[in-house]
Amino acid sequence: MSTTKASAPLQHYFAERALLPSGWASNVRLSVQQGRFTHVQPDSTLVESDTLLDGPVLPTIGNLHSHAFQRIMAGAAEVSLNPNDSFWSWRDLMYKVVQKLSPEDAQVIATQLYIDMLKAGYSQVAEFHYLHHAPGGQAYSQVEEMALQLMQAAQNSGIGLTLLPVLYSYAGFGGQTPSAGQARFINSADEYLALHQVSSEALSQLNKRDTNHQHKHQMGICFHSLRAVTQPQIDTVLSQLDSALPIHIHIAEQQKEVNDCKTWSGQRPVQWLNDNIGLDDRWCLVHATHLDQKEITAIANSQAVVGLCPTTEANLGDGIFPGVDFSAQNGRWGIGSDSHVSLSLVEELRTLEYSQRFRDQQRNRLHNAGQNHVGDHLFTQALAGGNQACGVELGLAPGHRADFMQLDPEHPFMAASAPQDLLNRWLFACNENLIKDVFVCGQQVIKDFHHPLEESSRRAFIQVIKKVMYD
Ligand code: NGQ
Ligand code: ZN
Repeated sequence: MSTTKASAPLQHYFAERALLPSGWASNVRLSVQQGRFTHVQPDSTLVESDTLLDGPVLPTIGNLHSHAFQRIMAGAAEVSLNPNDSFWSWRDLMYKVVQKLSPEDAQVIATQLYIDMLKAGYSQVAEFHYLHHAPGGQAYSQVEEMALQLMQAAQNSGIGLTLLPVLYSYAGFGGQTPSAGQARFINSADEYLALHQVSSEALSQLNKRDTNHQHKHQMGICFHSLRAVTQPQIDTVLSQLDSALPIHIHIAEQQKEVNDCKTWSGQRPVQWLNDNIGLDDRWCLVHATHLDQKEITAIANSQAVVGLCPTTEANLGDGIFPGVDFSAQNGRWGIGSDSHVSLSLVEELRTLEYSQRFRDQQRNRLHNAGQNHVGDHLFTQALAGGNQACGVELGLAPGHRADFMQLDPEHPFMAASAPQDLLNRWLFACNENLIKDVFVCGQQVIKDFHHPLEESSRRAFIQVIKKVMYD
């Protein structure tokens, strides 16, 4: 409505140093109205009424892969139970935790998680949501019950949600019968489409209630993996749903999946997906750890985003992503915190770069011709990939959502470094949290390292950890 727009207050922030799409700039005046940047003006003069930001100002990032409920078991699976502990034995433990979660528990866990994400500089989260049903597999009376809990958690915290209801029907390639441990995840394609519809309506309501920004929350399409769906299901779902939505899938995370796919189809997973469904810039291929050269080229050419989750991939023993070869072909990637063993963008980006150094026995692996500062390259790639996979536009530019963060101006490396060194200093030399203030749609959600709901959220989360994990 034009009347509200005209009356919405215009706010101005003055950043002494800010990372714009064109690079670092000085004395940047950021004007915000109705949740968006209206002007981003470098080399400005401070006006008395401006809010001064004397620490480095950066865009916040879209976290492209989350299973919120898994936060409750982070760090509780680091116990050797047999000499062959693997991704698959971790998954058995995860399935046990899944059986114990109520909808209320799910909201408490996700609220605390999303607050911690905001503190870590993520202002949008793509929630890869497959925990749909009651224990035993019975649908809730409202089939979107669990999705509603995630929406409420997003609203409690202030983060933007990209909700990805997941189609999960089978236990393995070729439509294998699901196990008892998977009962809460299972839908047919028709049930999935119905769930997607009602979830989408609820999300629209949430957006309408947000007086500050009407498009904060987004929908997407999601297939759990090629293990969990069949080709006719993928075709049906993609033909029925909005063709502009992002599409996410787990793929080629473990060597076993590659081997099973070859046994089933004669092809590797990414090769199969590209040949039989087709990849383009709507797709987010989560993990894509095990790729041959042809698959690397196919993904890069398709402009699909690879959803890298470096700390989870390290934790689960997945393998090392071929980042150097993929980057050389201008492949797109972003960051997800996945199982949430870490809620630190710093640790994700550092782990990614260091994984390449360990493998290659060389330094400075991820950069490109236009950007030889590794930290700047990592951060800008993660921003662009997160945007594409989450269906948002974050970044300090007119028309974009007014999401940004200020790093601690008092930290010696932030106070003293030349702009071109700021990201390298932060990403490679700081373990303390430097994210002091965070704004989402122009509203401050983290102020001086704190979120207004963090005390009550923390108390509720403690109770849920005790109940679910230790009762
Ligand atoms: C998930 N997580 O769905 O939560 C998976 C494990 C599977 C990761 N891949 C289960 N990190 O892939 O079957
Ligand atoms: Zn995942």
